[in-house]
Parts: sequence; structure tokens; C-alpha cells
Amino acid sequence: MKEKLYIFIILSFSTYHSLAQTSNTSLWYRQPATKWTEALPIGNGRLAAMVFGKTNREQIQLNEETIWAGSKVNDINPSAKSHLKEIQSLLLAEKNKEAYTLTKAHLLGTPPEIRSYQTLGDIFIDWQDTSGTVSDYTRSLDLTTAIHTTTYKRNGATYELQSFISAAADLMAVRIRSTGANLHFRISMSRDKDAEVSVMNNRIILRGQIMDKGNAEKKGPEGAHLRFAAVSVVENKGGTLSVKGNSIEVSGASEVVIRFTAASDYDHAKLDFNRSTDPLQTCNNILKKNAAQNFEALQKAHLAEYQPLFNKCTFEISGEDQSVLPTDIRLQQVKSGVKDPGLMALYFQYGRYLLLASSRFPAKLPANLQGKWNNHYDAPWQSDYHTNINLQMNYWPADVANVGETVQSLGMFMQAMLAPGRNCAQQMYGADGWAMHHVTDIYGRTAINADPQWGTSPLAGAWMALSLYDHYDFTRDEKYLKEVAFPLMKGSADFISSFLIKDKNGYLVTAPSMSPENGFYLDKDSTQRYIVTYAPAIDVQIIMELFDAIKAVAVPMKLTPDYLARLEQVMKQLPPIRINRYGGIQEWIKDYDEQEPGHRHMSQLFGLYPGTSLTRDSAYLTAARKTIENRLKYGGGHTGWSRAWMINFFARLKDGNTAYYHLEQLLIKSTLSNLFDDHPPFQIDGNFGGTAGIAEMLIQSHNNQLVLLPALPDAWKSGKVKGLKARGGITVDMEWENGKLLEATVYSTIDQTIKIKYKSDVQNIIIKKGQSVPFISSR
Ligand code: FUC
Repeated sequence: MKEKLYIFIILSFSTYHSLAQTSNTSLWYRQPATKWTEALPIGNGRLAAMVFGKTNREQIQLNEETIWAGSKVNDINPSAKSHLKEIQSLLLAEKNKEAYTLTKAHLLGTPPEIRSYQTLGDIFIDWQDTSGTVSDYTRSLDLTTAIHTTTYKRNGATYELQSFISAAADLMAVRIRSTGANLHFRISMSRDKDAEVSVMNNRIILRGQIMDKGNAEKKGPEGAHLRFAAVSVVENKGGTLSVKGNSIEVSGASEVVIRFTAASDYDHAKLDFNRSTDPLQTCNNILKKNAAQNFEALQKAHLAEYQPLFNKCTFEISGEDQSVLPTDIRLQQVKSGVKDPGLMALYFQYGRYLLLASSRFPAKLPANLQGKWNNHYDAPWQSDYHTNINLQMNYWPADVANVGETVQSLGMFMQAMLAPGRNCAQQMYGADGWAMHHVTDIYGRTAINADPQWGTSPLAGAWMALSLYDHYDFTRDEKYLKEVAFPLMKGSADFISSFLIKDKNGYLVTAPSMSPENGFYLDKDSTQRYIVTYAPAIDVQIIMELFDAIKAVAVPMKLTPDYLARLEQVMKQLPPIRINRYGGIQEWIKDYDEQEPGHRHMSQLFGLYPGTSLTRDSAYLTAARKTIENRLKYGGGHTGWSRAWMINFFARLKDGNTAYYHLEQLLIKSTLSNLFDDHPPFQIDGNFGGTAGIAEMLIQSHNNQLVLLPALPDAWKSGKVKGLKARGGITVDMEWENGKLLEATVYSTIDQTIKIKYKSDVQNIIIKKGQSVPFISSR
């Protein structure tokens, strides 16, 4: 009997296997989602949806990237500039308490906080007949097609629901069909707040304007809230459609297609509303453009756009293939100690998928704290743009994992940030260039947000500029450098050069600032914790790396020797990177006692990853390891993104097995059943940081050398990866067996000599533009 049961399970698994197209590029489940964090995400960058796969009342939760509360305001505190000098003097005199009080009174933004990115609403499909048991149920998200499929049997009939969000047509298409029964259900669209729904013929129209307490102090006779609209068009084959209140009833159809799109009156270039656009008209225009295309044609166009992007990179790791099992079971198994390298390959591809689905064109805004998937009106951390690690981390995998197209929306947004950023530099600090702090929204917030203890990060913009520079470093796309990255880099350098002041020792320092988001005690007997300070290690490292990056583009940007000499002059006067009394990288200007030794942020290691300033000196590398060990000893890595950062750190330390351990911990402790990162709560940066970490274990390309398999863990004995990217316009395919590189193929978009390193084997390989060369090592 036991044996029979076993055979039955195997058989049913293989049935599901073919049904759900399981592999390590597919997430699939045997039951519907019972909560939002079990639903599966689809998106085209601009529109996003979470599909539940429910059988009585199907729910598709909807997002559009611009549905944000708040509005454009000059948030710079008018008394900032006149109090800056006093705050700086107090900090240099270590009167941190007084400095903090003044910072809070005069540098905190007005209003002090941004408002939230919001859900757009939901589509519901309410089935008329919910009798009979559901069997043979699967729902899956195929990453190679970006299509979500639910199939099941009920009362002898088979049902299939497929959905995808097309970037080509800028809409979501849902097809519902069955064999063995006709379709009877009601389709509705709703939003709990600030919207009205109407139905006309086969269209459900949702229109709204955000009403939010944050709007109280806002401008304009007509109010300043974002206006939005969403339209669902219902098309049936066979049967009838009828309007029932605010829903459409489908009776007796053999197939139904829903086309959905949404829009607002937000203007990306201005970071503001554009009252001359009508969101409903925008929706109608989108739908009209594609009206002649049936579901199959839409799908074909969707695949033609999506697949070339996704298929650029493939990754396989040897080991028992568990993809025959549902994804939630695999994750459970890993949590109970089972090894599943394939799940790591899936996690990697999911990260690439999520970035494409939340940041590729037509997206004009970057992926936020939740990508673009959010079911709240007041989301955790407003689902905003945190620029003291989180937004940067979102884009860590973009280039290396070969989804560099996703940087476009980040670039567009940051270009638009230059104007409010210049205002911030001038009005807040009386400085040149542009600046922003640790949080922003789609309306161009730049001031300190919430409290100086979180937001006193005047170099957050410089870090963002470095993220955009990295895309140039990977692609060597000079047009992009000139138009997008360099204005932000140069503007940040201008800001820094005029913002720095001299401390008592003659060093040029940033003040006020902080080391995100850790506190310290001025002396060991003190119980008074401080955060606001001057010249934390992260600032020094950011300045060095930004100025180095500018020097690196001196030729294409035609920078004058005079300008470069001025940068050098500043760099020479920065405080040095120091080793503290515990042998770690010193976090602050002095060797203060830290308040939270296990803090999730490890800002003093910016120069280990994503930066490089700590990677060229073995003493710094040893100290960096010590810093990480100390953080871990006191519970560090406890949030998803913090754990993901650990993977990248250990990859840079060339310690593959420890990087692997943290990747496993990321899955065990910080991953939800839909493989979303769990901060907790859901926050997408851990997905992206984890994806970048996996790539960083396989390939590294900082410091002008290409290192193959720099941190390969023992657990990834054999494997194959195609299409990883390296700095310098390079693409790499590799295959390894029993921990040894078999062969690599290196392709370059520019003429160059590449220094390629595998273990102790270093070879200089001359490569011509557009050429591929093999790399074979004897090691
Ligand atoms: C930073 C982190 C938190 C969280 C928030 C969105 O402030 O310290 O952990 O990720 O951003």
C-alpha cells in the first residue's frame, strides 16, 4: 500500500511537472495563494500585479508605478542655511547633542515626511458555481515567458487562467478558458479608497484622485492630489456579457479575455502632476492601439519583447533536480536542511525576472522598496526610494546579471532629480552641485526625512551617481555617460567640493552626516547615544570612489588637467581609512563605541562592496572581515537586505563557502513562499542583493581584472553559466566541473587587453571589438 501511494505521488508530480512546466526557471504551487505574500508577481516595469490563483474568487491586485500620495513641494527647511555653520562647529567640538537638536530644528525637511506609494486596486473574478471539489490544481509563474498560469479541474471540466503584463502593448492580458464547461462569473474592479467605478458595455472604468492627510499643506485651488484611471475591457467568445451593478457578468462563454491598463496625470520629467493630461484618455489610447490584437497576438508580441531580454543569461548548477517539487515545498525543505542548489539558480533567475518586471521600459521610475508590487495605502517605509543602501541594492544585479536595460528607468528618474537636488544643495547648504538625502519619492524629495537620526546622509546622491557610473563602467556606453551618469557625478563632486569643511586636524570633512543608521557613544562610560556626526568612513570612501570614477572618464568627458588636479587636492586632504581597536574598519571619525554592534547596516564597508576602495589592500580586507565577523557575532544580517549584503561581502573576500552559507540563510530566514525577500516585512532589495551576490560568486570585474569563479562554493560542484557581464563591455560564458573551470568564452564590445584571472593563473588576452575568445586554464 505504501509503495502504491509512493508511485501515485511520483506520478502526480510528473503530471504537475508537465502541466506547470517546472524547471529552475519556474515557480509553481499546488494551492492558491491565501495571502498577498503567496501570490505571484507579474509586471512590465510600469504596471504590476499580484496573481492569487484562487478558484472561487480570483484576485489580481494591481499597481501602476505613479500611484503615490503626496505632491511636489520645496521641502527644504527655510532656516537650514542660516544654521548650518553653527551645527558644523558644534559637531567639530563634539557637542553632538546640541548639534542634533539644531539639525532637527532646522535641517529636517518641511514637511518632515513623504507619503506612500499605493495600491491601485484589484480585479476580482467571482465564479457563479463554486460547488464541487477542485482537483489537479497548479499555479505557476514561468520566468522564461513571464506568464502566470492557473489550471485546475472542477465538476469534470478543466479551467485555465493565463495572465501576463506586456511591455510591448503596455497592458495586462488575462485569458480564462475551459474545456468541458462554459464560463459563468462576474468580473469587477475595485479600490477601497479615493475612487469610483463605473461600467459601460464591456468596460469597467475606475477613476480616482488620491486624498491623503499629507495633502493638507499643499497648493492649488483644485487640490494637488494625483489623478488616476484604470480600465478593464472584457471580451467573450460565445455566451453573453451583461452589466450587473459595478461588475460585468459573463454567462455561457467558452473563453474570456480581460485587457487592463492604468495611468495617472503624473509627469515623469517634471516630477509633478500634469493637469492637462486625462488619465482615462491615456488608458483608452493604450487600449485602442492594441484593440485589433487578440490574446494570442498580444502574447506573441509580449514574448518577442521579453524573451530576448530574459534569455540573455542562463544558469545551471549540478545536483539533484528538485524542480519537480512545488516551490514552497522546496523552500520548506531547505529550511529543514535539504540541499537544493537548483533553488538558488531559480532565486537568481527570479531576481533578474523581478528587475525586468519592475524596471524595464515602459517603466520611467526605478524599482522601489517593493519593486512595483504593493497592496497598501500606507506601505511599510512608504514603499519609497531609500538611498542609503536600498535603491542602490535594487540595481546591484542589473549589469552583472545581464538585465542592464533596467537601469534606464533609474537613470531617467535621477536625471529628473537633478533640479530638486540643485535646489537642495543651494538652499540647504549654500553649496554648488546637487544633493539629496536618504529618502525620496516621485515628487523629488531631497531634504532630511523623518528624523536626523535616519536621514542625515548628504552624500546619498553621490552614492546614487556612483551606481549610475557603474552602468557605464559595464557597458562603456559614452552616450549614456554624457547624458545620464556624468551630469550626476560631476554635480555630486561639485556639491562635495563646496560642502566639505576643515576639521581641527586639517582634514576636509562632511558635516553634518552619519553612518547609516548606527549610533555611537562619545566615550565608554556614556549612555548617551548619538548618530549625527562628521566624516563617517562611508563618506570618505564615497568621495574617493566618486572622484576616482570622474578621473576614469577624463578622456571621454574631456576633463581639464586643472579640474582633475582640484579633485586630487581634495582627495589628499580627506581623513584616512582607519582600523579600529577591535581590528575592524573604523566606522566614524573617531574610534567611538558603537551602539549596535550587530547593526544591519555595514556602511563602513561600502568600499568592500559595492565600492572597491577597501579591496586593494590586504590590511583593509582583513579588517573588513573582522568588521563583518563582529556584526555577525551580535546578530547582524538579520534583515533580508543585510543578509544579501553579506553574500556580496564574502564573495569579494573570495570566500565562496561563507558566501554560500549566507545565501542559504537568506533562503532559510528571509524568504517568503513566493520567494519574495522578507525584511520582514516584504522588501525587494534582498532579492536583488541576493541575485547580485550569486553573480559576484561567479564573476568579478573590479580593479581592472576579470576574475572567473572567484568565490565558487564547494556545494556548486559543477555548473554552467552563460551571459554574465563584466566591466569593460565584456560578456562571459563559463562551465566548470568538480570545482574546476573547464572553459570560459569571453566576448568584448570594445578593443582591449583583458587581464583574466582564474585561481593563480593570470593571462592577458588581446581581444578585438565584437570578438569572442576562449580562456582555458591549466589550474
Ligand atoms: C533602511 C533600513 C531598514 C529598512 C529601510 C527601508 O532604513 O535600515 O532596515 O530597510 O531602510
